[in-house]
Amino acid sequence: VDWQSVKTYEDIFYHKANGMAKITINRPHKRNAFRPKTVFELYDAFCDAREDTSIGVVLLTGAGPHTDGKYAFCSGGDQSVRGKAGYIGTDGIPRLNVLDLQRLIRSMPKVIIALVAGYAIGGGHVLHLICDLTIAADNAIFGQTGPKVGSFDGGFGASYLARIVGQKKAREIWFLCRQYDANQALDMGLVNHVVPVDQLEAEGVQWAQEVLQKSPTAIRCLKSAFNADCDGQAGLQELAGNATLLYYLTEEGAEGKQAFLEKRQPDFSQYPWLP
Ligand code: 2NE
Repeated sequence: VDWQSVKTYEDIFYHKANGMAKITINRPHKRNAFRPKTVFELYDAFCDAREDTSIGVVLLTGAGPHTDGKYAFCSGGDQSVRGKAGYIGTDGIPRLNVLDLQRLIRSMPKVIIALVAGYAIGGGHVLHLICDLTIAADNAIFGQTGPKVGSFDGGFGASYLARIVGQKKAREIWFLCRQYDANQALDMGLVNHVVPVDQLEAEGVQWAQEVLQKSPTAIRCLKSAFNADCDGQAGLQELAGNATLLYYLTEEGAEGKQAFLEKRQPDFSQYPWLP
């Protein structure tokens, strides 16, 4: 793939090619832990991918291996900048801005595929969890650490995890803070597929290209439908937004707007009240 760099950031790489965006967390010396700046940069890149009508799939991954040979997708919040009320950036303000990023990944009408090599731990595990699909390398390691390090994610990190692996397994994952290998993750439905680490990106690209052959509108409606099942009113808003989008594309919808602009009564008489 002829990846083209889109923008230069400090903590991430951002590339595009052939309908795909690739966003890479680049802090391998910290097992790709995120600080507030990392999350702001990720948010910026995801927003760009969302707005780009040529992009249908985003691959989210971690840079590596590190100089010690170990791989990481992401090891969650950077504990060295964790202050009293959140993760502290150069402005001195404590934040949990990864929650904004979670909502963006979940709600944007593109397919997000996590490519996990090495550790997906803590808030890094939640990041892969909320992606639409996950492809794991055979060296991937999954787990939550919150109750060990004085933290927890009771949002998607708990309830959505339980939707995926079931209540018993989700409670085990959080209460015991064990680590699980790629095949265990596959067995519990936490990932879609496992490949040798040197094939991870190629496999992700193949999955992305398969998705890109499909109808963008069908995919966006399906994503919002899956979300609506779990996401309450925000999920319904996404689904309903797609209904509005499709309605705007009809002559019937356009007639209402046109009549207003022409200062006349709308004429919907030719549109049937379908059964
Ligand atoms: C990921 C893991 C299991 C890897 O272990 P290992 O033995 O392969 O590596 P090591 O030596 O622990 O880590 C290598 C370097 O990366 C840093 C380490 O401190 C170490 O630095 P040096 O000693 O070489 O200078 N590093 C790794 N993870 C880091 C992190 N998250 N923050 C800062 N530095 C980190 C092992 O490293 C591990 O368990 N890491 C911590 C995982 C963790 O507890 N993450 C936070 C969970 S809470 C969270 O993410 C969160 C939330 O709960 C709610 C909202 C938002 C976020």
